[in-house]
Amino acid sequence: MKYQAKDIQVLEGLEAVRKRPGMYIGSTEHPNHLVKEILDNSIDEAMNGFASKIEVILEEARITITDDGRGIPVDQHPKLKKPALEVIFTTLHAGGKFSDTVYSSAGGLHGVGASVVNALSDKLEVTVWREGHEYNQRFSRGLPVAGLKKLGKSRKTGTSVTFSADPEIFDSIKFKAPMIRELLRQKAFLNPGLLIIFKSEDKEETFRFDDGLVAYVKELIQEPVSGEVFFLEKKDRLKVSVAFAWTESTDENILSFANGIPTADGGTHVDGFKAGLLKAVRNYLATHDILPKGLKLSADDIREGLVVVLSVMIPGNVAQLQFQGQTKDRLNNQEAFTAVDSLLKSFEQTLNQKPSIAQNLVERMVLACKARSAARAASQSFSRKISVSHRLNLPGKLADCSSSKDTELFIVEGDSAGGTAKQCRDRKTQAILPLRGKVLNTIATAKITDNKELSDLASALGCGVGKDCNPDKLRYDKIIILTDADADGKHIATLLMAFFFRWMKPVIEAGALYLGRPPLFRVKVSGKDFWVYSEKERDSVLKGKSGQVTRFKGLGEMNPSSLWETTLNPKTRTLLRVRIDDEKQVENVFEELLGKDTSARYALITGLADTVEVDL
Ligand code: 0RA
Repeated sequence: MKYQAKDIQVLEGLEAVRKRPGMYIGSTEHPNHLVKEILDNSIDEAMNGFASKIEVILEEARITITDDGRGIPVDQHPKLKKPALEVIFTTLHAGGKFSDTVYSSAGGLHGVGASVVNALSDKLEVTVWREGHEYNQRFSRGLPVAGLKKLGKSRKTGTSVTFSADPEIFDSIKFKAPMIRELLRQKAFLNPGLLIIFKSEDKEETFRFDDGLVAYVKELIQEPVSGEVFFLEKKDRLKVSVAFAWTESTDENILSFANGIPTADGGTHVDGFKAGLLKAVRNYLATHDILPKGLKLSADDIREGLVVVLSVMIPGNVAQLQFQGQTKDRLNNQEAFTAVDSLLKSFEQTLNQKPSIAQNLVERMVLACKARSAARAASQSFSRKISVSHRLNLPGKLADCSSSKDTELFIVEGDSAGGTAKQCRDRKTQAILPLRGKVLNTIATAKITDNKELSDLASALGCGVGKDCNPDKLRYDKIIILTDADADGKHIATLLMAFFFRWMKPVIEAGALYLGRPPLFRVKVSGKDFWVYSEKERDSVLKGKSGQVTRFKGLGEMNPSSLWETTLNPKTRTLLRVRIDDEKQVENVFEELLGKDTSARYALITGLADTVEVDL
């Protein structure tokens, strides 16, 4: 396909974007979303085989994204009499003709999204290498500062976009490095072989996973059953790739993507996977007649402990993807069901070819089945406990513990850290409830009576709220708030403490509320690793010696075994017990927390943290 400037479709102007930025990029708190838009264009070049390397250089409030793709076209647009590059960056919804042979991701094909980023950037500069030359154009707030310049000769091809967000639009114009790092890592997993370089604060990291989704699954789990990660792939009209493995955990974890866009609520592709897997396993079981007499495996038994990364690519413009559900996080394209379902047929052969692994998997499923019927037969209080967690509309997905003695509930900031915690916890005594920042932000201010999520959180705890709060009824012995060690994390922890102070004060008075303490650094001195929880501790470990210090930006960065060792394992972790020191003072702090002044809020966090005592 030869691409020409006349193919660019012109729809509307950019004032609308500046007037209502939220409609185009969601939140205007920070400019991370802008990175996604530009990055997606480079990823599209890679996904379609035109680029093999993407480099992202992050300075605090400025970012550069460079790819070695074909370069954005620079020829004149016949109607608009402007270079295609300028049209792409100044016209909303400018994009190439939709084709049935290419895949496009969230930002959309051929520079859709580039104009939105430009409109919301204080400064944006594009450099293109194409057709033997280097070209450059600069913009501000959606408008060109100068025309397209043809610079010197160059043999390479590619595109580089540098921009800084407009402080008139965003609360903060700083990019969040850990979020961008995670995004780049995920993109690298989803695009096997693609080299992504991330430079931030004198640190350089490279992400490249030739094994793609298999590497992703291995990253998510500690030890697969039989050490086996399965991989299936097929490319017809749709391209389907899936890697999966069973673990000893009882949780099921399915990560799914459609054209590189995360589909948090699954959808047709995930349903197709489940249906196909079930058929393959049931056929295998029937052919070999290996189940103990009278035992019938349910879908839940078969999938217990299953970890899956599933990616489907649907060709054509991104508009061909159908999303459903309140948050539009569920894929609805019917052809995705059929494509994934039929791919899974071949899994029966895989099992036939690997009889000893198949044997282990079947044993794993039989065990799950037996445990399930044992649980059904167990005491009333136990089954009541199970049903409570399943019936409720919790703000996050509760992974409950199996015991009812010496139990702990970890309220964990974010799905990613929550996922890691679920992998490494002691399932008998430790329950995990991941909460998203968004929910947490409303927690302190919302009225519990008209907020379903909060009242359900209260019911999950089992102790009642307000006047009815009775800590004797708590379903867990300890409630542990686990947030990142940074300012954001402290902020969220403070909001949660305020929530308990307001609605469940007796729980704090009974000494049941704790703060988990993730490490701040890992220090390597003469070959030995130390986890370190404060700057002071770091300095004392290093004293007079040289060592290598790694700072943990967030819980999500830790692998399961480190998280267990440092933060969850009761034998090695440190907890801080939350205690009300001066009732009046806390009351005031709480009042101010609800106020509008964010800087005052942050200042108070340290104040509240002082009302905490160390429990060893
Ligand atoms: C429009 C048309 C073509 C490529 C691109 C845009 C393009 C956009 C971006 C944004 C970042 N990197 C990019 N790389 C390419 C097709 C050009 C052709 O057919 O040669």
